[in-house]
Amino acid sequence: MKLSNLKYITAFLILLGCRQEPKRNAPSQDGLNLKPQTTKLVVSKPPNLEPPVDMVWIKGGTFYQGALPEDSLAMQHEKPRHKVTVNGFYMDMHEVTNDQFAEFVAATNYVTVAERAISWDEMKKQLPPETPKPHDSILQPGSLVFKKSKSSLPNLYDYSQWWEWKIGANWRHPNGPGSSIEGKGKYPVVQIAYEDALAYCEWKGGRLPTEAEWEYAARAEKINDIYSWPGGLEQLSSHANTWEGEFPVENKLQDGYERRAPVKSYPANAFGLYDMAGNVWEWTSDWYHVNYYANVSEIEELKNPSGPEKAYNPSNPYVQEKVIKGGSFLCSASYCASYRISARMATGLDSGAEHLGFRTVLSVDKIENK
Ligand SMILES: [Ca+2]
Ligand SMILES: [Ca+2]
Repeated sequence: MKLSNLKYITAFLILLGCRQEPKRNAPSQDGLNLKPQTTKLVVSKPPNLEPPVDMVWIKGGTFYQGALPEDSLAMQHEKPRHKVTVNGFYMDMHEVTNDQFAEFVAATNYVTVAERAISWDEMKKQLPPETPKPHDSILQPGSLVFKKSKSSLPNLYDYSQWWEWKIGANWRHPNGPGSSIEGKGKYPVVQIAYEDALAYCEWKGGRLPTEAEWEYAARAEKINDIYSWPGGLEQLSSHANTWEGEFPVENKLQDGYERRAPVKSYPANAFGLYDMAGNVWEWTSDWYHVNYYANVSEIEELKNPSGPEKAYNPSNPYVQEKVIKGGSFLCSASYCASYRISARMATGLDSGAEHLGFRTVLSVDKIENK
């Protein structure tokens, strides 16, 4: 298979990371889950309930989800801000680590999506109809690995310039064959597809956060802030693992890490959560719908929203996408700046990558029902 064809597959099948602004269609109610919720808000942790290990209580409350009007870097799909209330819940204080995921795999013999044989019949459903079948030598288990550029890239909209499909890349070998997680037990697990994250949640007894829960937790009552740490952009290097310098050419490493950092390497936010900005992107359970914010903004207050009922992204019509949050070690001021609280991206369900992980949450009723 020619390299250009491989790039084509990569670009269309596994669309992720910092990407261009999605096209925005006229607002539509189609696929939006706008059912009103009337149950009482859960604010405080029930008494006598011990926090699960490595989790913190996020008290319930009301906030404004979405970009601040003065955030010049905000994309259209982060707007407008809208009023949202969420119940209190427990949340992992850090991204799920290699050690934690290894414990799950040892207990269940779970095989991740990136480790499984590729089905062309399934793959072609997510590609434009005219896409030719790649040679079998390419259709092998693997995933996406970041590739630094030797020179400046004039067009940063073509993300296949810094993503490489690597056969053999998976959570045990995050950067492909030859790479290893040995000695990196406290690093966030990556190369995790959506169903891999769900399988871990089911084993653990939790679930993925909704997008609203994730953003509420990241914001930690900083109602009018663009960033989740104090001091704004000047303090970025001491509070988050991101890309410093010209992306994807030069990384100044002011935060100390070229790629992933061990969890809890930077200060927690006011709720006690680590790496809610940067390190690795995190899956949420919401479908990505390009018009979602525009539509729900007409509602006075959303209560425990779980996102639209189905995905919709005209820029990527063949792939079912979920929302990911928080940005990663690849987010730079010179590009997408997705370490902002309101930043959001869409990622296909079966797309693992070396900058994408997750954390779990737990509703109180789930604990009480155990
Ligand atoms: Ca870094
Ligand atoms: Ca993160």
